[in-house]
Amino acid sequence: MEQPANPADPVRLLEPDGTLRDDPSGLDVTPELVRDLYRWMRLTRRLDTEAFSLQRHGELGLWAPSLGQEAAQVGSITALRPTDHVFPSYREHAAALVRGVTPAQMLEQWRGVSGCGWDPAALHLHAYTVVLAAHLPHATGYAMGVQRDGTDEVVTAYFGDGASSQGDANEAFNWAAACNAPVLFFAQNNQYAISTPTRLQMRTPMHRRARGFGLESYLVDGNDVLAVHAVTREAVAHIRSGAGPVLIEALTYRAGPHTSSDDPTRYRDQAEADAWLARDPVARVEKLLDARNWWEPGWREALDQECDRLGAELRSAVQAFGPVELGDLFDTVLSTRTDLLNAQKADYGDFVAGFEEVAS
Ligand SMILES: Cc1ncc(C[n+]2csc(CCOP(=O)(O)OP(=O)(O)O)c2C)c(N)n1
Repeated sequence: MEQPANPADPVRLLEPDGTLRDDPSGLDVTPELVRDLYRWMRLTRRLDTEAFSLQRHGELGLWAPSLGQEAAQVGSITALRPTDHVFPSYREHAAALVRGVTPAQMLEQWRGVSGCGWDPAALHLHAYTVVLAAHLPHATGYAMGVQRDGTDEVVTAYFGDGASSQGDANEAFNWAAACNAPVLFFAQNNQYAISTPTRLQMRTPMHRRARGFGLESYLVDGNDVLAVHAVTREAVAHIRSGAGPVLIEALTYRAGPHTSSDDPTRYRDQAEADAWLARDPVARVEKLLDARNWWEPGWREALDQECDRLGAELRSAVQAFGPVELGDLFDTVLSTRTDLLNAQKADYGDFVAGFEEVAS
């Protein structure tokens, strides 16, 4: 793909006003493709807003919103084969939806019922990883295994701008390049690592740093689902052909708080958030569908109903969970129980029992 002449310009196919640029990517922009990508973005948005509300109702311990990042996630995950193994961070809810994670499976971790609600091997989707960048060496190692198996699988790791500062990320980039591992590093630069803006965190943007490690790289408008899809398709074809690892930096914006525990009004201006709202990834595709008259009769209404059904499924899934027994956490820290863990579990039991005495 011909990249923009100015390396600081992201690849873009769809303007914020819904105008389609001349397509330099070989992407066949059909109404079916646009509707499919739009459908996944709408479902992701519904999952996200519903789960956030459930957290506010006290049903979930925490939620990390994907609001505003739907195009970066949907455009990329749909460019992979369902059998390409994916290592997400913790807000790639679109990737989970596309891979077939059910509403109940999705909420298990955020409710505290389990460490991961789905079977990573069956869905080719690894567990969410909260320890920043810890999964990038895992993805690189997994890709080296793929290489030795001799298959043409492509491994993808999602991470954020903040995670790129971790040692683990830099080790993974270097090792992947040195070993020509079949791995795609997909960076969502959502402008913030909690309250730290990207500009305070790095001098050289991620897509340029990637080149120093020997990775191919792209900078893409992460709020343009068509551009993300086109760039990811090209990167994946490159990796699958054995030509080596790639890093994609998708410029996007975390429209909501970092998590349900965060208040972004304490560290960023409303004017900035408003400017990004004008580049909303879902509205942009709606404008294209409107301009081309690419809606099928009744299709949009059916999608609204599908979103409502997803919302209802999430609400009933959360009601069906049993009580959370926090003491069980001590059983899953290590594969074998140690005296120290047993003692800590016993202390925790005494601590909880102390509250029961006070209540009685
Ligand atoms: C090793 C490690 N250090 C610190 C944290 C605390 N922490 C959680 S999320 C986060 C910011 C991550 O920002 P970024 O990588 O840009 O991803 P985003 O949350 O914006 O998607 C931090 C510092 C952590 N989870 N892991």
